[in-house]
Amino acid sequence: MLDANWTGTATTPSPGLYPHQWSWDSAFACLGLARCRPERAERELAALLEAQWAGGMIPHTVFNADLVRKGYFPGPELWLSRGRPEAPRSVETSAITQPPLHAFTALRMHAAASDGARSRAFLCWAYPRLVAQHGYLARVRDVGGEGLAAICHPWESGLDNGPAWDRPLAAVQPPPTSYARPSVPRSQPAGVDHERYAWLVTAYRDSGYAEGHLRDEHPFLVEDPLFNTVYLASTHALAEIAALVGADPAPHREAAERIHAALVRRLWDDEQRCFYPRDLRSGRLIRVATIASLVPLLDPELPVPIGRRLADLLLSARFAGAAGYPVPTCDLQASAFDRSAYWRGPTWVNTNWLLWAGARQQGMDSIADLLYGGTLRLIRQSGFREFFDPFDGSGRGSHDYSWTAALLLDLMA
Ligand code: 2M8
Repeated sequence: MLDANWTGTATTPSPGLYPHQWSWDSAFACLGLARCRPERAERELAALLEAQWAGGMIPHTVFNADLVRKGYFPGPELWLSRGRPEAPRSVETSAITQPPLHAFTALRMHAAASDGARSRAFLCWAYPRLVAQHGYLARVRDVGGEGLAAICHPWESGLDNGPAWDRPLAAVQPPPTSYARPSVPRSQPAGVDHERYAWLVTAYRDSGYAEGHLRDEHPFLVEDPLFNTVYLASTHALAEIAALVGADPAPHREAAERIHAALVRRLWDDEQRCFYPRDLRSGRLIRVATIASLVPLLDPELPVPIGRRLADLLLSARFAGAAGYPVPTCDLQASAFDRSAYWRGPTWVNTNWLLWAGARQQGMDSIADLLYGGTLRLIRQSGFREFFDPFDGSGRGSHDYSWTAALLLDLMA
């Protein structure tokens, strides 16, 4: 199936619904391809890094020129990257990013490589590009000033219509005639949310994708625990890659220390015993527990008492404890929970994988086993679906979904 989804440069997330290359989907695909198709994994990561913008930003979508007329929204006509001086010349891309899992993935690809010399040469090529990606996040996205990277669009979180974005998105008020609603039939959020998504892009685009616009005017700016934990894990990986390619790991170790400290200081709510996103426009935490609240398990320096509280929350009736097929992407007891609505409740394999890797990181073996067994059971029962009903495990969304298959390969390696 992964071979069938290969375009020659990337693994499409799903051939019909998502025909282009996506940033974090490619990272997950590479984790699965690392052992069985190592050269292809390098080609895939390279294709993404070749689409990097001059300032270091890795776009969340790289469009396949042969397929742009197939009607995927948001396509290149929304972003208008072509001809922009900071955008790549060879391909059209989006102008926002996604969770920066790439350095973490590159290190794991190297660890799995049987051809050490080739793999090291790839790391030498990728390293300055990954450094530039992290430099962009530190320079442009640390609007809060304490080390975390802010996202400027729900699409950057990877959890598009997650309930944590409801409140900051409601504060975004597009002018009445700002955008004609696309008529693409999808299982994803439609209507008013889509208008706000599109308006956020056009407002940023009309500023010339200006860094100052993001800092001073852009209406959606949030520090998210999932995005920042992935950023932290990749910063640790960057230090290890630096040592492997003969560069200085010290600046990356310092950066990791700063991200870790800010993650705990700014996003951990000790009273509610939960990580929450911080809305930089209101200055407040967004107190909806979602799967992103649990991803900081991946922080190797997580204080032990916080790790225990996250484990309690994960196993409680709010998440794994009351779902036959864990882990639901939203607190089962939250009013926003919806068992079939995309990122508002269903179980996804990539978030299960992040929690599995986090549980292993914390030495929580029984939780890692639970996540491993539960994920295999889902796929055995319902196949390589995009997402799953957390109560009966039935498949939802598209079929032949790449990261579901790729992460199964990694889990079973
Ligand atoms: C979904 O996001 C795209 C926009 O980027 C969409 O809704 O069309 C999300 O599930 C995202 O996490 C994922 O990377 C992308 C492709 O699988 O689809």
